[in-house]
Amino acid sequence: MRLASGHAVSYLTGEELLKQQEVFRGYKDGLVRLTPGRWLLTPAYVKYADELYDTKFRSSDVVVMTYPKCGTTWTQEIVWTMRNNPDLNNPMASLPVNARCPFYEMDILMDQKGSASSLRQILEDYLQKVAPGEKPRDGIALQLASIAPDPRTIKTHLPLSLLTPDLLDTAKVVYVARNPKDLCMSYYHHSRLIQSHGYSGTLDQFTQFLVNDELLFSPYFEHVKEAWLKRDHPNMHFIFYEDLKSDIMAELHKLDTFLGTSLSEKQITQVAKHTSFKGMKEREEKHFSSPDDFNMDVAKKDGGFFRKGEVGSWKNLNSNQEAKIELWAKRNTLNMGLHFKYKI
Ligand code: PPS
Repeated sequence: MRLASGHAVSYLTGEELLKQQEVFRGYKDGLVRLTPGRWLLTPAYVKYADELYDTKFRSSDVVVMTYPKCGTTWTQEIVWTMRNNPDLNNPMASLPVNARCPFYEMDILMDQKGSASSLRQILEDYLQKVAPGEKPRDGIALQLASIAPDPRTIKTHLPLSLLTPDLLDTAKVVYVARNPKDLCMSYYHHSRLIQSHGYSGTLDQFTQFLVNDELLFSPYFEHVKEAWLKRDHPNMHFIFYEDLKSDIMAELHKLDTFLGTSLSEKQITQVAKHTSFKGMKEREEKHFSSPDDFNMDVAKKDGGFFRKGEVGSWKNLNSNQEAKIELWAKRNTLNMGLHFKYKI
């Protein structure tokens, strides 16, 4: 089968699928791989792929693009607040960040066996509230994105090659990358926490899945590379999680220029405080802890969605796991001028 993006789809079968389903209990529907790119996605992606690829963006859109666990939610809140709430007086700010910033391809995660039906219900209820005439049909997240008012801040984990080729000619993209060792720790936690992943394997196995490019939305370095190659495009702003952590004020100033928000020093300081880990955890954690889709035992023991928010969690990797990731990163970033920070 060929998609509008030109990719061919193959469904994982046999040993390859078994290996996944043994430890990712949530992947009851299986997984698909796209060629070229080797993108690993859910079978539901196939249903939405052409719409996700063909949809045009608006000139006022800002797309926050990341591989999972690289600082998406933080950056969504930063961009939304800079554009919509720099004086911290917008009543919309009390809505969950994911309601204010549509998750573009969320349907590909929601439309699968084992995904929390309560989440779908919440989104359907929300759609009814914001667009009373609208009849919920398949593609609820796509519908929410399409009726969201300007200016939209949109979240996506899809790489550039799976979105409309004129994206950067039309809208702005903020791409966030994170060092692969911390990414591993964060994605491992997330995969155990969220029932629709239902990860029950070890950290050792997880590390192997990561470096084999066998996690959802992989391959990581291909994802990063596509954006990195466009880093000089005037509508691309490439940032690192570690830089946000080490000097948020400097990063907010750069974002202010990129977004054209012209904020005052006072407003930038307010945004920094409002989007701090502590601030976001206090405000947002309740929206990221549905007992329907979260493993509450993991949440109690190891933390919820807002787990640590730090650089250096990777110190919990053993030397073998660390070496494996280092080698993988080295192989994939040769001669690219792309350097990750592991300490700040
Ligand atoms: S997701 O599920 O892919 O959208 O996750 P994502 O938001 O990309 O990444 C989650 C990690 O980001 C941390 N986080 C933050 N760090 C610093 N400051 C703020 N405000 C913030 N908000 C979220 C979150 O804790 C996850 O990282 P870990 O290392 O697991 O704590």
